[in-house]
Amino acid sequence: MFKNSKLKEFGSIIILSFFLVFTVVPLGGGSLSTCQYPTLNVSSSYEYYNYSSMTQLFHELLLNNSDIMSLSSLGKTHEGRDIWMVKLSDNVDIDEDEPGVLLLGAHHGDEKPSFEVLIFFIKYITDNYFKENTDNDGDGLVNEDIIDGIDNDNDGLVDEDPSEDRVRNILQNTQIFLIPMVNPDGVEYGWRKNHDPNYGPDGTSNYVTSYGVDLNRNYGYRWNLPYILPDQYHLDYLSDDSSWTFRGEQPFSENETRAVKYFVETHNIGISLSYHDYGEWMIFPWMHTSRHTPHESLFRSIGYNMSRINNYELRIYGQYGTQEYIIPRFCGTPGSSENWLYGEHGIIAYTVELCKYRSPSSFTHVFDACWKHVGVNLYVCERSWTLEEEKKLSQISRSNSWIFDLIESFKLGKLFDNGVQ
Ligand SMILES: [Ca+2]
Ligand SMILES: [Ca+2]
Ligand SMILES: [Ca+2]
Ligand SMILES: [Ca+2]
Ligand SMILES: [Zn+2]
Repeated sequence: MFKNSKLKEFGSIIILSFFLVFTVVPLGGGSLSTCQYPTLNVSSSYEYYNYSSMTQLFHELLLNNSDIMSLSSLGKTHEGRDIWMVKLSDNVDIDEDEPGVLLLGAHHGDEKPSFEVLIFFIKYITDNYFKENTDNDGDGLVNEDIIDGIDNDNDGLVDEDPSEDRVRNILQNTQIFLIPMVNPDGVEYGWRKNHDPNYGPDGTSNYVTSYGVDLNRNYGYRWNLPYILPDQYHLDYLSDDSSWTFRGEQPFSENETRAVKYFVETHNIGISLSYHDYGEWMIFPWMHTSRHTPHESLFRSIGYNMSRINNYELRIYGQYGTQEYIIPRFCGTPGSSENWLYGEHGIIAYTVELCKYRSPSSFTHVFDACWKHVGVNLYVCERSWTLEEEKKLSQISRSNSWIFDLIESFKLGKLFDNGVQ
């Protein structure tokens, strides 16, 4: 898709538009000849990708980037859309002995920034991997201010000259797997759940009663706790097929969650981010109990470093007041992907709630989220290199029995119905 000169042009426009966005200089018109995005009109509303434009973009990017990018379908949704997996790495067709990073978007179809940041990241990587080191801001210095949320060279601009070498280094030492749209049917309908027909809460009705399962409640970790403490875990919402948090008849009842499950079981993943919106905060397991995982200190360490880059709040205290760990933690989301990724596979997994508002339409807000999370994703890739060692060193012994979860949840009583978005 891109010729070399176009590549450079695109890179400088990205940087240029970054300054424009943050200095809020009004500028009319202008668009990229080779790309739908970004437009330079900062006052314009943001044009998000959708399933078909994303699919088309991936196929276009493949034409010139097949050395570092592969595209595969992990399966089909109920309505026949592909659950796309993009892999970014050198020797991309080989499963190399390199740390694996998994980035997920759009478990919820109405949370558009959650796939947009990943599409942006894929474009950033493919735009920069083949580039010479470049003085992006034309100040005579090269790569003096990488994307880390800090003004490394003290010139009053933040992250204005990222390192092209850094991108190459990361791709040569990491396998990055992205599922930007876990729930393409939900994206198509502009709503939270997927769009499978429900036949009553237990599937026994003769007719369709409602549509969709909340995929981020469908992962099968500690699935039975809500049966034992129905009030604490809001079983009535989880099991009402017309509710927005209907978790399905059984764990992994949905094509989308089964696709993620199969992928994770057949690949070596160390760390994962699942993007949602909104709120500008991040959390990590456990999400069904206030108890700490054996890797609490590692979760905090990586989480704090990410929050330096995106300036989001790392939530380690309960949502209400200063009491640590309202139960279940952060108001409770049994069935979330992070709980299962960590609980079943030991993957250091975070939820990142992007943006101040649900699917903002302003260019400034969306671009800000996309740009910052290039930095977050790059950081997570680099951190994955030492992760296995860190996991071993930081792990403390802590019983993982569900009985303790139960006691803890019972002790603290009914949770607030205000969990992960
Ligand atoms: Ca420079
Ligand atoms: Ca540079
Ligand atoms: Ca700077
Ligand atoms: Ca910087
Ligand atoms: Zn969400």
